[in-house]
Amino acid sequence: LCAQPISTTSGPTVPGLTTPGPTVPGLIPVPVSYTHQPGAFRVSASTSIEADRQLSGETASFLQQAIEQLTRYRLPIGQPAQPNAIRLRIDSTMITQREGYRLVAAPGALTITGHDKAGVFYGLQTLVQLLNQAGPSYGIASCQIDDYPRFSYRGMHLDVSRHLFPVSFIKKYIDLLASYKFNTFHWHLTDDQGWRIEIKRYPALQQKAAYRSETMIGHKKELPHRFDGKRYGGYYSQTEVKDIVRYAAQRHVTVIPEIEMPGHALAALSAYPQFGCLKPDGRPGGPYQTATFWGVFDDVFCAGTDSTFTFLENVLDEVVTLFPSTSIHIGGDECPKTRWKTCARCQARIKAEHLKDEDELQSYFIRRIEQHLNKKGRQIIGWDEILEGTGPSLRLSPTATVMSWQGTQGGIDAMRQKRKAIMTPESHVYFDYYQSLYPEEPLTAAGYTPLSKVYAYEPVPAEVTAGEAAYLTGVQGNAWSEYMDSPEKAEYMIFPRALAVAEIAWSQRSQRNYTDFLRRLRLQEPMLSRRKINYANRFDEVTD
Ligand code: TNX
Repeated sequence: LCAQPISTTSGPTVPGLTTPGPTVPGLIPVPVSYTHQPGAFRVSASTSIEADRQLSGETASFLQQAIEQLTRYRLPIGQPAQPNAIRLRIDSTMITQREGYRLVAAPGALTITGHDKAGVFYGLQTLVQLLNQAGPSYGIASCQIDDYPRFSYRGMHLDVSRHLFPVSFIKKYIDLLASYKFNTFHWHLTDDQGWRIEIKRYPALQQKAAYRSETMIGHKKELPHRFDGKRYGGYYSQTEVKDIVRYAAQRHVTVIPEIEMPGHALAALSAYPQFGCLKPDGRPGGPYQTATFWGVFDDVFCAGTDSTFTFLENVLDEVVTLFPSTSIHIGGDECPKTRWKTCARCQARIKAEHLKDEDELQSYFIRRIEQHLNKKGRQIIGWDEILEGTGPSLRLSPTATVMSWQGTQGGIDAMRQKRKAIMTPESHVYFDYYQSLYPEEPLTAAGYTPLSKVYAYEPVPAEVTAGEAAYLTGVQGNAWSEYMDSPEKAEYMIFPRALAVAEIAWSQRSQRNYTDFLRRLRLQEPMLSRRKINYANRFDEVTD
């Protein structure tokens, strides 16, 4: 089958594009290599799915359902040696890369061999993309595809605090992430504007922190229709959370929850004001109200009282029972030190712990929470501010992962400290920013990040050595929802830009080619439409 490649995507360019003949199909992310032969495999009513025992359950039925949705054929699973079969195999000797797979299509048989279950699953996703582009006879040109990811962490984020999204949308989002070979969903569950996860020990988080009153005067950029005087909010019950985590796991997506601290804590403080700082005159802080506009707020968790830590540790104890992820995201971003400077308890903590200043107090805060999670067998991920105030003693443990959002310096510093880093710079992968200059673009936060700019992002900074770059685990796109007040708006902002991130995260650097990406993106449109994604479809003509 490998004999005469007609086109291949390996090498610095995409030769299939510059030479006549068949080109690489419209796959996103582009695979490591694609070779084409004469002939075709056809899915018909008489096709069967044959699977290794360990794949005959969820993996095979996932494929069965995907094919049925598209073709209406319900293919039988498990009959051996049928004449026209899709075969699913695991062979970690033949396929050496984790999450890697080989797909071989030929008349009469289509075989997907994975290094592991995830590899087979990604082979299936490739097959589903091919079938979506195949036309009514469901023919797939004979070919061999060899494929594996560049990065082990391929993430997309969603902020459900600023606006809440229904469980059905979260699942649709996870489905889409899996389709494009993302393996992590970073779920931003708490912030100033709402606490969105049920914590049984603290019922006021559900009763109070999950809602905001819209009667306050808001920021002038706030979405006006939210000011209707009605309570806005809600939360995910633990049953719903477990259901989502299970749903994601079936699609090889790890859900990483984010519980924000010490900043972005107004919603929690509205329910439990005792965990805020003391006023300069020593009286309790507050009153606090769940935020009704966007920004960074001075009221944060008090770092001076042990009761704050007990509260957060109890919260995290429930969180770890719901999320099996190795890492828990504890936020750490944008924590003003205004209150800590005038709070007698915080100042006493600085003295008692021999800390230099409030930056070191933040570092103490993060480290204390980190130690608790480490005891539970978990590691932390934090925004790049978790590096602040760490000094030469590096107060964080070596297992902490830094998510670099304020540009890339945090990620570079982390790699140089031999810490894992995930690149998610605001400059390139923030999907709350404008994607075109069309005057009719709906209101967004700010910025201008067209698809071409996202696609051009290279996560390995030029200034790091190969040894340092080994600490870069991957890349993530972020969807802050201040200006995404519905699933439709979120889809519009996130797609197709997330597909550019998918390709950055999965495909080899040498294979990235924006013109070819746009060609393949056009071929993805029928699938996006079939799945009713409200994606922005003027991506290739960004003008002023
Ligand atoms: C900064 S990125 C934030 C978020 C906002 C976002 C808006 C980060 C760690 N913090 O709280 O939603 O900017 O772009």
